Amino acid sequence: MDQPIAVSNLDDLTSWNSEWSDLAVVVLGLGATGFSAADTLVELRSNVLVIADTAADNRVQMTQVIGAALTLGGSADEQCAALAAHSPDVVIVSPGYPLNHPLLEWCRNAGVAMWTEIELAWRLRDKTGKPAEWIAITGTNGKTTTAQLTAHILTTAGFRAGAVGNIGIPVLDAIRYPDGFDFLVVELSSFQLHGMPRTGVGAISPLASVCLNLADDHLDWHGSREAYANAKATVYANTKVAAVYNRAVLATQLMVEEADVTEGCRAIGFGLDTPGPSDFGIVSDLLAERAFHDDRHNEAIELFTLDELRHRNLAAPHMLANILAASALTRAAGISVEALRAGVASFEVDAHRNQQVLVSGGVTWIDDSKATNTHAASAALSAVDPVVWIVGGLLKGADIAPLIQQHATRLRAAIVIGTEKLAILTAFERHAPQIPVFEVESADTEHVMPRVVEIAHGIAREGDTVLLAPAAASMDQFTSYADRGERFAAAVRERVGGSDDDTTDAPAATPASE
Ligand code: UMA
Repeated sequence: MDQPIAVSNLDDLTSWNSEWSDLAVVVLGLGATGFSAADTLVELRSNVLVIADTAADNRVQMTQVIGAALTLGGSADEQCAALAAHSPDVVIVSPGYPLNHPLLEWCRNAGVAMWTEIELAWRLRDKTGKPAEWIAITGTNGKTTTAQLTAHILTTAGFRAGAVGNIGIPVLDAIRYPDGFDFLVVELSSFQLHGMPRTGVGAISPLASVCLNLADDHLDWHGSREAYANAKATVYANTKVAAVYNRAVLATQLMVEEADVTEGCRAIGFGLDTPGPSDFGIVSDLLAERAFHDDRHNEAIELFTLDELRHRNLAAPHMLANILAASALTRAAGISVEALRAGVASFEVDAHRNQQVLVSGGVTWIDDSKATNTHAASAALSAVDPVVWIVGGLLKGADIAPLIQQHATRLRAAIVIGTEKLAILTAFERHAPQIPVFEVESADTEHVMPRVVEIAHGIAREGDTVLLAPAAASMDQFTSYADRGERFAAAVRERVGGSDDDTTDAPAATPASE
């Protein structure tokens, strides 16, 4: 095999105009990330091989159209042989690959550099001239909403800005957008952050960054809580203007204290309590800042009233935290208070995030399918009482018992979905045996949500909320959390929608725990 390009030469690859055509690259994965990486590198005339276990037909066809080589399927040994035969100088790894994957082991043993798509995008960020400033957002929950809100505030203020990254749009697609951007608001998952260097030419240097919160998630992928937190902390490395942390989550403050930021970067706190200087927070009924205005040592500036946010259904505690974080990030980017207010005033929260489907017969039906971990589900449960809770799916190594203990008193009943029911049913038996628990069989995706809604309709009483906040990923039964939420909302509209009558038409269901 040819010798891989020396690291010093890879260090020269810091611009779209660098010499990429000598490079042999293997791209692992052919999803959103893999296709974007292959497409970019083919455009740069690198010699590209894509390896993936499976891929959507359209991506396979497109890969053939752009002219990248493709190894699809095959055993790990066969894929390793294909990887070795390509003699890669660098391997671009899609975020979904587990760390102990044989192809990653092969790269480690062979001393071949592995980059994320984010690192590649950072190196290529000058394609359209002046590179956009990056605003980096991570956290266990709220990152998509905060990224969307941040980008929305910046666009409302007249800048070219986009929310990209883990949100679903590869950063490489954004840096190739012909009109260019002033700001890229980059949502980063722990998978992406894990593979990103903190130093060197491939390390990103955002204008502002935040880890919104930290709770157990993806522990099966990272191996431990510490490894997960360590990955998240990478978001702060080399930040230039503001490293934003959550005052209620000490771990995020410690990440900022320990981060190697650019000289002059400030630590900015946000929280639902009174803000100190360099903070965003809440004073009486006002969201306020004491961070970016001249007289911050003496006074806070009013940003929004709680009342106005309440009227727009934006006053749940986790949403207030997201608004304060987005305010800190955009004020760090130089946005005026007036422009910030205008941005928040016209912002709409995305689907499946605590979204009210309908109210009928005094029962409120809420789709929070985006609650894919216990932390997010806890936030949703905290806001409703009494509640019929729809829970279950892929737990990703999380322990559901503390969540059940914490919210047992507000539960009218629980409806358990998904293929990993045992842990949930056992936790109910142990910690909340008084709660009626209904089990929905998993065999057929089509029938899961209609049956869930049928059961919920039968047990919810006037004043109750029926809440889909599964505390688990969806892929065991659905194609995505969006698919899960859409099927739920459709079943609610089908069965409950329009009728203001009582629940007598719903057949009685027998709790699994009886
Ligand atoms: N593949 C293999 N073997 C493996 C793993 C993956 O062959 O062991 C291949 C698959 O066959 C497929 C491709 O890799 O061809 C899929 O790659 P991927 O799983 O990395 O997914 P992408 O389509 O590239 O999407 C990724 C993110 N997905 C994951 O991190 C799992 C998307 O986040 C992100 O929007 C996209 O890049 C663009 O940046 C999704 C997600 O679920 C929304 N993120 C997790 C979360 O938010 O909790 C982290």
